[in-house]
Amino acid sequence: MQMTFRWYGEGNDKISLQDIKQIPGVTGIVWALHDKMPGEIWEEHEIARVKEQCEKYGFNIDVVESVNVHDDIKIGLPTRDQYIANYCQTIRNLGKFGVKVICYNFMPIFDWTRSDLFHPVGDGSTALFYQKNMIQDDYNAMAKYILDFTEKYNMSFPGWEPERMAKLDELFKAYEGVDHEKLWANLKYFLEGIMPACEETGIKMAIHMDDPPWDIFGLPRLLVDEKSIDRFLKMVDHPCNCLTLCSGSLNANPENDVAAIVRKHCDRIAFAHIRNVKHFENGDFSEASHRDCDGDTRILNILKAYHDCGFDGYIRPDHGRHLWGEKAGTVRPGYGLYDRALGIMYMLGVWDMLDKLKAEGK
Ligand code: CS2
Ligand code: MN
Repeated sequence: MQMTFRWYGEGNDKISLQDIKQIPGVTGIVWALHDKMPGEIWEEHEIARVKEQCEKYGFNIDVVESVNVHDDIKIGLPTRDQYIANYCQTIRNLGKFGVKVICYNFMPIFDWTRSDLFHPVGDGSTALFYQKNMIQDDYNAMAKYILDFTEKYNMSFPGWEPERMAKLDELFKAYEGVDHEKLWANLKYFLEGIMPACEETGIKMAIHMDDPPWDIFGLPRLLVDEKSIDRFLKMVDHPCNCLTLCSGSLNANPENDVAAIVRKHCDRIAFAHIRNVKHFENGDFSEASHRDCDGDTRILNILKAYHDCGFDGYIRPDHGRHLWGEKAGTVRPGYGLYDRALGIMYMLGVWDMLDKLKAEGK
């Protein structure tokens, strides 16, 4: 496996490449052009700039997270063909700079959704938290909470572009009639449209799991469990049609056994997100440290499954807690330096031991 770290870019992330360089084992930066709106073409000179910044520190830019998909594609409007053509052009441009994997998602309107960005964990740290009864029908209240935060701290979140969020009611209207089957069909249409560009460049498209893995605010969500993953891979059965298997997103539903999915589909997992989640009886969940016993996601079983399968794709710690003075205004929610660095050391500790045992024939 190849260890990576998500970085939001020069001037957009308080964490520097120099900081990341000091975390053992990281070989690649997971990046994006965060000022691009969905549907815009990523230009070569913009990609070249990031490559140069990362290579100065010896990092590759093999993984992009995310090239966001325009709503018209998800809704299935006639304008989608132009947006798909733009997406293909972005794939080709990224291919010229050696990019190997694009992580994206196909969630209508919202990316990951939480009710509290800085929830006390109990030890003085905070983490992202999902209170189930707060994410039921009032999407405006939830969006207001997130957008007030991003405005107050002058920070934008991928998938929460203020331009899109300003038209929420309009967007909800546009998605009326887009049920699960329609969304599946639109996803298929999109993938079939971009597979030729993937073949040409060798880039793998790695869909991120829906977070949380159930419908919210009446919007359909597709990538939610083993069955839907099976359907997705079969629907476009192409080696470039792959997964970003996000352990924490899937395991927000405690019934999802992530290790079993790894063993079943390892050859189609291009990118592994490792995140640990702690469940509460009422359906709420909190994010947790990467240590197995701090959450319920069974991180050790998942890492063992990847190791047994000889996984040689990309991996990264997903969200971490906020530690040691990281708080609203000083840190991107879920993307502080310290807990993700600790997560890497935990994962590498497990992995190195598995390597050693294997080399010794144990
Ligand atoms: C990420 C996702 O922060 C996160 O939870 O794992 O937001 C991910 O970047 C997108 O869904 C991929 O498009
Ligand atoms: Mn993830």
